[in-house]
Amino acid sequence: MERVKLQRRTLLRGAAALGAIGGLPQSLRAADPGSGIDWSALATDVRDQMEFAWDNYRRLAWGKDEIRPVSGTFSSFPLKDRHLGLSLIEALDTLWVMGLDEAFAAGVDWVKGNLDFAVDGEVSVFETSIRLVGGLLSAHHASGDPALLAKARDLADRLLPAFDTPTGMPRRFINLATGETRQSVTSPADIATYLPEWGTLSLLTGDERYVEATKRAAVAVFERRSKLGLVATQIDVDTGEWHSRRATVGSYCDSFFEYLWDSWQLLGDADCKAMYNVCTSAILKHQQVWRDGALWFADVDFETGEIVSTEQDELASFYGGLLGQGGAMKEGAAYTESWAALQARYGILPEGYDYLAGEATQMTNSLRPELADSAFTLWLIDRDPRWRSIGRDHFLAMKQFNRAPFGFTDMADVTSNPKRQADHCPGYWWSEQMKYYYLLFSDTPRFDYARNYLTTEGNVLQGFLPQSGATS
Ligand code: DMJ
Repeated sequence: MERVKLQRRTLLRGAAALGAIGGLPQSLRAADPGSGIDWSALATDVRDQMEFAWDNYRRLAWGKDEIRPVSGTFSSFPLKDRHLGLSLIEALDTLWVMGLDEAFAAGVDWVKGNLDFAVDGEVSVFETSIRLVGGLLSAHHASGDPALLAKARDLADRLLPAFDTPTGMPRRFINLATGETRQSVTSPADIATYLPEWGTLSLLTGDERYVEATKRAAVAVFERRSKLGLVATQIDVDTGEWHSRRATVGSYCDSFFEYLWDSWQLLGDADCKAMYNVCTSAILKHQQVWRDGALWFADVDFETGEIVSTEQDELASFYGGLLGQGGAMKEGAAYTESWAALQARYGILPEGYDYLAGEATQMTNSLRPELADSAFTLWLIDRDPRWRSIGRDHFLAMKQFNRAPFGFTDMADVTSNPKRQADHCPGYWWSEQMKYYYLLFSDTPRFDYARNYLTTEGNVLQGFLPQSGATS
């Protein structure tokens, strides 16, 4: 593995060179951080875009899961052909923090009057928990409304039987009405992205089953790490046997690492902090690659450390923020700059990029928030205006390329000229990047910038200041 020391200035020069190749026009690239950008005006623009999307969702897809912003139709997720108001629930705490109080109230009314989880249909336990349990809990945090907590608890109760396996690691799918589970081969992210939400549920209800089941699952993954301290992407929760040898910081493992740190940050769980430290040391030792002045994380064999892929998931761009939170600020900043340079090159990050070939490997983008997530997280740590600028570039590119007649859409090809839109707005868009942008630019009095916690889905479980009145 090649490891080269990198100065911050070198990184910035590299980013500028990549930016010159294509992607964002000069007018959309962040100005010099000190150049007098009106951040408050940018925050107002973010809120305007949110209102535009919300009004269209309300008119064309009210209570449906996800709007198709090009055609004005809709699609369902996480159930097939049945809707649970996914986007509405994911939007709630973002609406609240933006001061869109009437929209928030309308959403809460819909939840109280219409949301029923007693549906004979199968869902992903992981996706349902991070999006819906988390969304309801953050809306409860914003409003204090006990009905929202009751809904979150009802849903968690329906997901809980998935953890009833020989290892304590959950099966991947469950039927919300019957509790029937399916698919024992699943990933660390599917198994162990629960503790902050479910620990919160235990704290709020006094019922320890939530924290116990989800901590046991996280520990079960950790205990099966290799001698190098790495975990792989697929494991059988019935037997505890690995079904893959590939260690990655991207898809399938990403939020496993994130929730080890988060469980320490939110719940003060020292075991989780210790597990995070072991995993992170192993990743930094065996997966860290410096190439042409940029930091990447290779996929490696989890037992030998041999590089098996140089392709990077866009999803992994969250990892710079996590590294910074865990104390590895130098690496976290460098990794975020690597992705920011790609953003400057392509305008929008492609879903896959091979750092060795220097080429995009998947041309789509699923309207992803991860780079904005890292920018916001790093800015919370050191307030370096550079992170705000990366968030600004992300937002302006979204406005330029992803805006559609009825909202914001994912992309079919970010490398074509012009870029080609698809026709789908994922639920996380409402919960993640719109909130990251707004918090990054607004300095709103509704949010405690010193003490807060956002989940992997951007749901705020700590840090809302409900008494503080109007937003900026
Ligand atoms: C979100 O649903 C969550 O952040 C998850 O952990 C992985 N990434 C998606 C959005 O890309």
